[in-house]
Amino acid sequence: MRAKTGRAPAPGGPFRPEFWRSPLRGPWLTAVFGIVLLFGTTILFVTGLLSYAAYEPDLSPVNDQTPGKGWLGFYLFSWPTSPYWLYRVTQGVHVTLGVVLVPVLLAKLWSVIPKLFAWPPVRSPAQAAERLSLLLLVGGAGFEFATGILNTQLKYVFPGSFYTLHFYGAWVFIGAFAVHVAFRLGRAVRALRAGPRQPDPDSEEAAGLVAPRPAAPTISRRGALGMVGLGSFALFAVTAGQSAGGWFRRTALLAPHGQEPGSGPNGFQINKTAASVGIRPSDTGPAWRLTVRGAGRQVDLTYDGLLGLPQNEALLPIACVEGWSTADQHWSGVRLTDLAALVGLGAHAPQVLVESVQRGGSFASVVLSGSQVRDARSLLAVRVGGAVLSRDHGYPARVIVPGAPGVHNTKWVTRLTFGETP
Ligand SMILES: Nc1nc2c(c(=O)[nH]1)N[C@H]1C(S)=C(S)[C@@H](COP(=O)(O)O)O[C@H]1N2
Ligand SMILES: [Mo]
Repeated sequence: MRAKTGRAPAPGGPFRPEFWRSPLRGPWLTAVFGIVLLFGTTILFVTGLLSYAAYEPDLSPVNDQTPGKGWLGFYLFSWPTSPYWLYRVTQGVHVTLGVVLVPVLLAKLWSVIPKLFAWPPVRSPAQAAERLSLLLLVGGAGFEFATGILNTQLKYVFPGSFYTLHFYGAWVFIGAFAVHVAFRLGRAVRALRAGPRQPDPDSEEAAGLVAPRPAAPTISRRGALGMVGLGSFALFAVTAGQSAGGWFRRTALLAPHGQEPGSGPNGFQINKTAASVGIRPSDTGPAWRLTVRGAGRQVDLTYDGLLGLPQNEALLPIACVEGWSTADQHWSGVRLTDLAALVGLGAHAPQVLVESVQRGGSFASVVLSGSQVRDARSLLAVRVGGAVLSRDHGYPARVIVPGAPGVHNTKWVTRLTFGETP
């Protein structure tokens, strides 16, 4: 008699185990998706932390979009300039893997839906704590995937900075994820060992996943896995090309910057056009000057003055946080160390504050580290592929640094201040 236990009777519909009919749900299927997500999430987390380090948030408030991060930046290190394709690979993996895991995440959630409706909702304090951690886990995963994918699709709909949201969201998510793995890894490994045969719905392993009254199967469990795998592969095939650049870019059907970036030496992806960030022709016309400051000195150069300095070359890609990158481009321009030498800071050039003519916006300026400045491939570029920079690629002069995120390659540069920024 229910009345004796003092408990309300279970509501109907999805709260009854019999409501869930799919014969596919079971510990083995859930464990397969779970293990894939365990490896995938680990790689996403590590590459995400690397991406954050690449922004060099500790170098200057100019670079930092998360001023309240506190000890969450405990692991930060100086981002290297070699190999020069470093950020291209770490961020390409981060974005491509994030997209590819979407079908696996959805399948995993589908496989455990009956548990969401478990009744009674709270059986013990420990179970209540676990359900709360699942809320953070599922909510965190949804939030990280949604913000990440919206950002790669250039849909900046967030109430605040993408970096801040995605960064704090990642820590919340990974905390809940670690708790979940600690609770469930043993069970998942046992389920994998036991193989795809369904356990008895009443057994402990069935754990509310196996339908007590399954409908007739319309697809095998392996077939369902195959479908999810095919979905992931299809997403991979239409995403990865945007990080490969060159010819492969044509396969990047989901890339927001298009498959055909135009022709000629300046025919590669443009993040923001000059017009879209309010660069006026007069900003970059004959009145344009490059101001180099440092060690209490200042030198102003005209465009011809800049061209008169020794020109050097570097073969470097642009690799954006959004996951796309260009093939290596032939840049030429003046070494940052040669510009530091103009104010007497040659061989041991310190960090530099780079400012563009752009008014406002978080991409208008950046601080580069001393080791980035001192790399011989770090240029204030004036040409690409033998041609003068186009307006949209940063004419009259832009920074190009090996291994750095695209956002550190400031376009339309007008001022370089070497040394600690006040
Ligand atoms: N001044 C300025 N520089 C900028 C940007 C910007 O918006 N303003 N965008 C940055 C970003 S996010 C990237 S990925 C690269 C892209 O360079 P590209 O448009 O020449 O490919 O430029 C960087 N330099
Ligand atoms: Mo970017």
